[in-house]
Amino acid sequence: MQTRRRWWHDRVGYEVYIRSFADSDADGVGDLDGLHERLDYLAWLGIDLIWITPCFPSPLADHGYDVADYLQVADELGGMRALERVVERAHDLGIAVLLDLVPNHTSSAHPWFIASRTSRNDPKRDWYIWRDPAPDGGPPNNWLSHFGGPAWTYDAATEQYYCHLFLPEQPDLNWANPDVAAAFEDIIAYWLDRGIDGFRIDVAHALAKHADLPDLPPAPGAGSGETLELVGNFEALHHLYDVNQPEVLDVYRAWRRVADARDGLLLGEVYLTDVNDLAPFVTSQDGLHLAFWFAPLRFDGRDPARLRRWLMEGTGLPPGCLAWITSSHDSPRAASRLGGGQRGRDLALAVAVLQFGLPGLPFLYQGEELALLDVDVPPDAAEDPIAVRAGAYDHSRDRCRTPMPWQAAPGLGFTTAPRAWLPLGDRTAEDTVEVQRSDTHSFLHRYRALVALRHDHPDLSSLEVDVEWQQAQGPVIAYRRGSLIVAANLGPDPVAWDPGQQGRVVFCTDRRREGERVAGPLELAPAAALAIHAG
Ligand code: TEU
Repeated sequence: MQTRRRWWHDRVGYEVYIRSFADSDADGVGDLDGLHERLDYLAWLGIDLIWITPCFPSPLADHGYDVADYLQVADELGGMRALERVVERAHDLGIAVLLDLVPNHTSSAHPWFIASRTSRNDPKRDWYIWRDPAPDGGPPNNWLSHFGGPAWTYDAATEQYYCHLFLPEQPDLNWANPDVAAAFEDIIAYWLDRGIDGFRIDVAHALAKHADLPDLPPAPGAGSGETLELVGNFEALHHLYDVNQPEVLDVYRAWRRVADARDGLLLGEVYLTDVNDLAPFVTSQDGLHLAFWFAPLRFDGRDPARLRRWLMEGTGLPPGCLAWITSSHDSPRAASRLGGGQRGRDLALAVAVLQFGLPGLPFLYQGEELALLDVDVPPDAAEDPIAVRAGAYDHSRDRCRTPMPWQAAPGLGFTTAPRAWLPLGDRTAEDTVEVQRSDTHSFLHRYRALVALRHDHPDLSSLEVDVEWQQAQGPVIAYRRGSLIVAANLGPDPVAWDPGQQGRVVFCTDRRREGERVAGPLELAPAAALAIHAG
């Protein structure tokens, strides 16, 4: 099945974690005017699509993923005018702007929920998921919150529990209620009509719940290491009824009509790592346009065959329906996950090279282009509810969310405030944009060259050019994409690798190799990746 070519298919995306990108007003928190000032940098990097993490008014129980008003912009981030300035400047630079839409839950401070909890008869009551206590007075079922503890909170005023797959301050909307669906269709139209180019959709697989809210059985793979590690026992349950219900696709069918009429992009955070679960969200021509593919985030640098399998699974879907990431504001930074140190950084770039050559929309997470490592955030500076509430410091997302290092200066060029909202960490001068930009051998220049490779070779973003996977040669993952051959050695030792084709190196993680003629086997250093133009 062929996907129709759309404006986003040849773009390169970048996740802006707004609170940590650039602070323009010295309050220690990144904001939209700060982003505005740095858009030229993103254009220089070759980025032509950004996803801005939630910028709506919010009590910040989950740093913006608890939205109190979907039609306004938080004052703390600069308000509506600041967003308009960002969009205008971004468009001048050829950069599309996606907002982060959070439809699974609202903030408990949203007027809908405030009304809903006032009485069982309130017109907004059924906008959320309310149930009577179990016979013993406990929660109505055994569902758990992603952030630890039960997915239910008792509301004494009306003597019922409400459901929340995240914090109690993030009550889940009842997507079986057509009024909820209608409200979101209006929200989507509102922003698209104001020049926003589309949405990243938060927990896009979770909106619909099984009507009977049955108990969840234990997960078949629990304890096998095959599931994504999360807080507490969440992954010990088999999530048959709380996420990935078929009705969720009806939601996107309706949104798709609203979005397509305005040429808007719907990109789902579909956190399902079995490709067969993911497929229905993006293959039906009337579902989401794109979904992030999270399986490769399980690669820890040790078993290249696993990464190869996940990349192949993703490319088994119709071309152009996936977005590729190696990290985000929810996961360890790629360089840390892949072992840290020089090798972790090199591997992160090598994996990015493999992903940038595949059909779909490649994304960088802010700071990835600098090969940043995670920052150790001490418990007394913790912000993430996973750390603060659940005490799960090992899983804290704070360490991948610390401020962007722009300059070797106090505040890292991120802020002039004496203190940033999260620690700056032990960033070195070599970690900063300023230093890396002036050094053509830096990671920043390699990532920029990688983005340029993608833009300069239309075969890589084409929907017609297939991926031809090469037989695995030891730890080398390689494929051909039209006129290009892309390869990476993910092992710890140098490997002799045969591209099976003559050509010229047009990109290499070791920039000194660019331009090299290839005629027969060549040696790939550990964590080296390259692209060869055949001919
Ligand atoms: O994340 C959703 C989500 O599923 C993650 O919590 C994921 O399970 C976890 O990170 C895996 O390690 C989204 C947002 O990206 C996240 O920042 C929010 O906290 C969450 O939704 C709630 O809105």
